[in-house]
Amino acid sequence: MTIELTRDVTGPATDTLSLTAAPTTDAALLAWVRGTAELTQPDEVVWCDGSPAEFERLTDLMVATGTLIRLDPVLRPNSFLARSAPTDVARVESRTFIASHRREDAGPTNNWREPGALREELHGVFAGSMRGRTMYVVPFSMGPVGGPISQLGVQVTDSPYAVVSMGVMTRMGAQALAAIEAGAPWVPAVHSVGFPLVDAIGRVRPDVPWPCNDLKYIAHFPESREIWSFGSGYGGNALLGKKCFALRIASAMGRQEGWLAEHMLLLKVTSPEQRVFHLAAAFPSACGKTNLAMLRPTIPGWQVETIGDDIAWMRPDPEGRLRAINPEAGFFGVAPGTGWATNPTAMEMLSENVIFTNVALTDDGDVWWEGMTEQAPQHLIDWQGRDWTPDSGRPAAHPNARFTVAASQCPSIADDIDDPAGVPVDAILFGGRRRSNVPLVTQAADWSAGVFLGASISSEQTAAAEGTVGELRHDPFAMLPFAGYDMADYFGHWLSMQDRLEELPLVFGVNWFRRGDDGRFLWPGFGENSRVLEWICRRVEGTAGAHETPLGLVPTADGLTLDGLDVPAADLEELFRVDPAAWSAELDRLETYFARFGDKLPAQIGRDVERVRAGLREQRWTA
Ligand code: GTP
Ligand code: SPV
Ligand code: MN
Repeated sequence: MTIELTRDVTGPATDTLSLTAAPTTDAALLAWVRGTAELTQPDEVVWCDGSPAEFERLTDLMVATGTLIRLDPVLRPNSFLARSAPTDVARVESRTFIASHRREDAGPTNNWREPGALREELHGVFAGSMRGRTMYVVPFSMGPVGGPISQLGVQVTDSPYAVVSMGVMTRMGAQALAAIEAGAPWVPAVHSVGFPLVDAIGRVRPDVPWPCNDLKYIAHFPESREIWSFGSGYGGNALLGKKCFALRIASAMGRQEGWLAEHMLLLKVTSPEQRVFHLAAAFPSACGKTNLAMLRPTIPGWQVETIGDDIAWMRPDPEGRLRAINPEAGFFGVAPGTGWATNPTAMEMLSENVIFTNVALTDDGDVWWEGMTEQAPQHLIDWQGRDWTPDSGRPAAHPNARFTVAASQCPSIADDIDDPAGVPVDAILFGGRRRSNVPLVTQAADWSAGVFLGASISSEQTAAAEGTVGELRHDPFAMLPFAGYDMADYFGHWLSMQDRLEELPLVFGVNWFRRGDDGRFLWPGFGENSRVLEWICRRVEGTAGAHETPLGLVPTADGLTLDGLDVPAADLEELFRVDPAAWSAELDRLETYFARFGDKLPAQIGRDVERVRAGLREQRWTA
């Protein structure tokens, strides 16, 4: 498809840009939008209001340009399939940068850049990057507009896919703009797919369904609170309210201001006695947050409601309790593995109004992915648009295929998602994907042991980011790719929370992914994880027993409800087994990892390693 240009492409593009149609007179916002347009040179600037009419106009446009395929309106009403470029399917950690004046403020786990030098590089790639395209201005709020924990941002982007996704994932549009005009601070976020349709001398090239650039920059300036993202249209690279703002920029804000921005789900648990508990849980990417957040308990009388599935902002309230909100308004969830057997709540949620990306297309115009049903359809169009049959020998959906859907569609959503004050956090869970070593559940003896638990997360890599799937890597607090400042300072910040809070949440470690020698999961997971949540809530309440091990407190023999659970006794034992030799090696690995933080590592973390070592030597783990 060739794009017909109606204007004189040799003239400066900004001549044709009029900001008179802007729905605001906010001078700072207008100046920033004008400056960005002058740099990126789009054909036009469109201000987004987040309305259903706008969603319809943009999805119609993307259907016309081939970016979206409309799914069958009966089987999947108002839903779409996007297929990304095969090179643009996940977060790119190697091209994710934290700019800070001092290198040590970004720390050894981030790709550091000197702000001036990075700015100059970015200026180079963004110059003219939107030629021939529309630049959309997207005002948004992370969290209920105006709430005490909420924050505002404005993303400009040349991707209509990013616009409609931001519309689902954030509170986007007029209300956020009004809050900005009222003088609240906001984070500017510039996004370009880096595929201009007109070059510097006016030559035109055709558009493609998923424009992007092999050169990518996911750049953050925590000191000036700015985001610049170039070259990718996918997920966390492009929906800048999510990882870029709500985690990388916000974690740095939180450190300055005494709060926490975390890669955590949030859920509300109600016991049979109607006591309410709120839990937050950090697991690395594609390690079970969405699934735990939407879990349907298998034990009678317990209810679980969803507040968030990916990000939590947590702040001490005036009474000294930790209060959390989900800053997002939608879910950008992993499709593969989501099925009626594993996550029926998500399956119901996905019945209409969904943007699917990189899943397979069925012959009747619906979607499919690995794990949706036990048996694959006989014929599909795979995520790259190729014919697929069960014997094709490759997955039909990309392993990091995702759905984008409004949280309001989730049948288990809790009212609390719209409470600007957030919910009091009773317990914090840390987990990873570990085939060995890490027990099903442990409780940290105190806050500092809890911080050590979070700091020592390792997890097998998933398809959520580039890299080798399955490789074990340290991912402290599930924040390795998301901490906007030095990870050792981050540990220190977490430790400091005990001085800011009157009441500390209990901290637990969990692992749903331990396997037997034959490779099968020892724990059935999903809804059965409610048994572990029950023990956690009973610990909060003070009614469940536990016994001490070097790794923390574990349930007593009768601590976990096992009625109706189909797990052999030997597997249950294995789920809690602590192998001293393997743990000694694990601690060696941890020590080597922590050593890279040098003097900045809080002394407490070192003491905690020694505490666990000593416990293992004394063999205190035997029941
Ligand atoms: P991000 O959105 O990348 O941050 O991921 P997430 O933590 O929300 O991960 P999600 O819940 O989407 O889970 C990713 C994969 O893990 C899916 O394929 C799930 O089916 C699988 N999974 C989730 N929970 C469990 C569990 O309890 N047991 C097992 N075996 N697999 C699980
Ligand atoms: C993750 O990778 O942790 C995600 C998906 O939640 S993305 O938004 O692409 O980062
Ligand atoms: Mn995530």
